[in-house]
Amino acid sequence: MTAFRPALVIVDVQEDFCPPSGALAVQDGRDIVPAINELLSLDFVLKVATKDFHPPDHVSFASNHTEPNNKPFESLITIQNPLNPEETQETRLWPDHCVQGTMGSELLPELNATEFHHIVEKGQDKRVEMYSAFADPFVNPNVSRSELAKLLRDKQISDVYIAGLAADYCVKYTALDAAKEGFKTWVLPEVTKAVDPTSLEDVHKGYETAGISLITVDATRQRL
Ligand code: VGL
Ligand code: ZN
Repeated sequence: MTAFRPALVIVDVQEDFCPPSGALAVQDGRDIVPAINELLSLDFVLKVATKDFHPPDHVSFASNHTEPNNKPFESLITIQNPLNPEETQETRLWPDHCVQGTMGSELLPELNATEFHHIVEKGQDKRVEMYSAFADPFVNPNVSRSELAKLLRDKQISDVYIAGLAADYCVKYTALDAAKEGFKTWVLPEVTKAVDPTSLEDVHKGYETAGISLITVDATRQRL
């Protein structure tokens, strides 16, 4: 039996994803902070925060595209793998958000950020979208990978607990990649908020297919 070595990954709890002034504010995004701080007080082997961290010319910004296919939240564009034009992905356009060096890219100040062992930045490559904190969605080959998988492996992590923003984008793709990387993966739905809450039923079905489990803060505390 392998040892239980849990890690906590808090995804993208940044000003631009939160009211009152975030460019891509998720409804009630700030409300998850008390639960995150409670999770941060538990005895995880490794505690990581991720940050969406884009250059101003990022491909996901509607402002970097021309009409008529440049509506934030609505337009879907097709992007090619810069390393393999045969591989394409359809991806959604957003308002400018989490631009490197701006206030919007900062973690919420009410997080107990001193508990984080590492901050992993993602989405720096202007050519590709990167919802997952592990890698961009291209596979043939990958274009951009973060250090997250190595951080988890170096600490011999067995289980990854994931919370943060947004439930239907970066939390979802980070969880799916954590499972693909071979970690037992847990998502805390009460410690997430979605861009589109009506999508969550499908998101949770996808978790079931991927062997990802949902868990409450209470149950997490009891297991730790
Ligand atoms: C995210 C949209 C665009 C997220 C990041 O953190 O969920 N969503 N970039
Ligand atoms: Zn982004």
